[in-house]
Amino acid sequence: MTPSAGRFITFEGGEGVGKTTNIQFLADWLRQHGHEVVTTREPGGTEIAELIRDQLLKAHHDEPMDDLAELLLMFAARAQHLQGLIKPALAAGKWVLCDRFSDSTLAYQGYGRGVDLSMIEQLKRLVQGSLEPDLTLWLKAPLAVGRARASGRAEVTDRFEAEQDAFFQRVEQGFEALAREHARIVAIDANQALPGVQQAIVQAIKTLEPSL
Ligand code: Z5A
Repeated sequence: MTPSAGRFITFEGGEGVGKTTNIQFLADWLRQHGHEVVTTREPGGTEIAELIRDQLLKAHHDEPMDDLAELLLMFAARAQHLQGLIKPALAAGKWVLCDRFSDSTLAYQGYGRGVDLSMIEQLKRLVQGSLEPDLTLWLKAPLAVGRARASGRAEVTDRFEAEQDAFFQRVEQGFEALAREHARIVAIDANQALPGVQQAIVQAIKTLEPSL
């Protein structure tokens, strides 16, 4: 039997806005509607990509991480993730729900760090070719709201979380610019109680896939 077409859905947004929570919600919802679903994250998602993630997020190295090295590590992890997990799952007709993807690279390394955007676009083409998400759900909430939600968890602060507010404001401006540029990016108001967020997510999925 030929599998139905897989769908590639990415979740983007700042720290603590609810990406992990809502990926789990959407995965359950899609499974209830008869789809096979794979949930994954970036950087990471495969054994090698997760090893790269550890180095990228590690709070302290004895030398500062160079911005270009950080960028190339993001794309090295992505290349591994695409070949090892995302492309095979899509080819098998599964829905892939991914916590962050290349829009994060443009927002964090491009707008946040100030790396040249056209260079990031070139690397993106090299690693992804023409593959783009079918839909990107950009969960949007004020910085302070995401921070407060994230601080409720008992995890150690990682290298990105240690950045100043000005960095995260530039990242948010990056997501704003990307959303203006790409129709696949749908802004979801994440500054409301979860049922409202999840209703908006289901609405966006039904617009993408009217048969659902
Ligand atoms: N990064 C990069 O620089 N370049 C790249 O190309 C890529 C990534 C791919 C990875 O972090 C870091 O890598 C990231 C960017 C960088 N750094 N930052 N910042 P990550 O994605 O693994 O972690 P994160 O972005 O910091 O996300 P998070 O902290 O895991 O948060 P989240 O997944 O968005 O939120 P959550 O865990 O689902 O929710 C947080 C809490 O809020 C939790 O207790 C929920 O129950 C609660 N919650 C969620 N929604 C609600 C609502 N609506 N109301 C009330 N409470 C809520």
